[in-house]
Amino acid sequence: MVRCCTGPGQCAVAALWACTGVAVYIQGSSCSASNDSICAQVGACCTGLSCATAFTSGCDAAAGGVFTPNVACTGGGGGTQSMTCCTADFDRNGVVAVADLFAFLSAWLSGSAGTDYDHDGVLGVGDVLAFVGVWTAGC
Ligand SMILES: [Ca+2]
Ligand SMILES: [Ca+2]
Repeated sequence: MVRCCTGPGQCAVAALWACTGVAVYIQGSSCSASNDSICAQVGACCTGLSCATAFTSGCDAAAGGVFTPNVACTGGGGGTQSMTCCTADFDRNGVVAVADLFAFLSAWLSGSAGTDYDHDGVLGVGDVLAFVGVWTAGC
């Protein structure tokens, strides 16, 4: 039996074979079903639009993985293609809509580092163009 983390803080003791899909496991024979301290350390590992529940150490940045702690893989096709990893869904409400454009612009105007969409380390017009690009492409 393993401690099977199905999301941030979500834990179930399960057989190893049963801990699959949007879940990761760690050795252990007990856990609390919600608010589990070990499973609280998992988050979403995004590689493109693919989302996997992972520990920080299990998200390979060299392979393009981007780890966000304490976030669950939700929406899309069972975690394999997840709205969690959809950078066009700026307000994280599960759909890509015009509201995301306004939310992005508002955050960009206020200097939020999370709006550096062209990843050059500074906020500029290029970030707006980059965001419009991913927003247009959708998820
Ligand atoms: Ca949205
Ligand atoms: Ca930038």
